[in-house]
Amino acid sequence: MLEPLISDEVRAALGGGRPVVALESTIFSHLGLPSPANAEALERSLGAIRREGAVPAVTAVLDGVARVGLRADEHERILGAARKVAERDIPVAIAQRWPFGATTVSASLALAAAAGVQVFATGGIGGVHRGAELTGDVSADLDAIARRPLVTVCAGAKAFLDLGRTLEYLETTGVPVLGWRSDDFPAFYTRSSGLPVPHRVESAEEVAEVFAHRSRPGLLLAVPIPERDALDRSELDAVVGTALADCEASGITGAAITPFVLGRIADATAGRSVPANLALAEHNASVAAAVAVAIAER
Ligand code: PSU
Ligand code: MN
Repeated sequence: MLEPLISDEVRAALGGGRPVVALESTIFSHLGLPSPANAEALERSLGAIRREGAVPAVTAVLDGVARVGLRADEHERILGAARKVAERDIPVAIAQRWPFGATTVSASLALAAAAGVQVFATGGIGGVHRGAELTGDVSADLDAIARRPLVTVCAGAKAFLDLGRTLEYLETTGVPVLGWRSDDFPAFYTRSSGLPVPHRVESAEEVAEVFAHRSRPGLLLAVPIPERDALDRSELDAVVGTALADCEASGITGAAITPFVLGRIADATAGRSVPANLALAEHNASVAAAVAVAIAER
């Protein structure tokens, strides 16, 4: 069974009932962000969690070992060449001793849950893809968010998904979806998808209280990107439309779609999507840490 290696610092924090925030490693690898922005994203996310008084726990598979929490000198390894590891890939990455398996949301939640971490921060979750009624492409992230006993903090789902269907899936699987000081489900680079969230919350204490009273494992906290970092929605809609059409025309499918579309968005926004991504990752990490502190204090 899955028994991740937990770092000494994370183990001590969990043992002492102190707040811990898990992080995925895909966004910090070259699959998620170009260098050197990925290093900056990692540093700012780690810093934000520590500033709020929590301990960061980066998840990854390194040299065939599933990990929760890395030593400071190991962090640079997750900036390098990676193979994407969703939850179902973890046992393969272990058995085949992959040098670096970068965890997605589903893999991070599986590892964090095995370690006993209760809060997880990411940028954008995977979800129901556009055209899923034909392709069946629904990210394993959604199942993991529903099934793992953690608060997942995100800035919405990836910009090019079918957000309406993603919210429907979360409703069906009984996941409370909370908007952080917002009535709208955010759309990653933009503060609103135009779709409402079922519930709005104003504080970390409120999130902790909802978490304490839930009847099913998962909870999703949707945090809009800070106002000053947000991109223009109509510009993004246009880029995403052409990028997805190009994917279809050139046979890019499945896990390869995300890196391709993110590259296109970066080109089309003259690189402005990258600082936006950094800002939302740091902000989510900070909100997640505040929630972890509130849960630990209850
Ligand atoms: N959102 C982004 N960039 C990413 C991801 C999400 O803006 O790279 C990653 C996350 O790690 C997420 C994964 O868990 O993509 C989902 O991939 P898929 O759709 O193949 O399940
Ligand atoms: Mn998929």
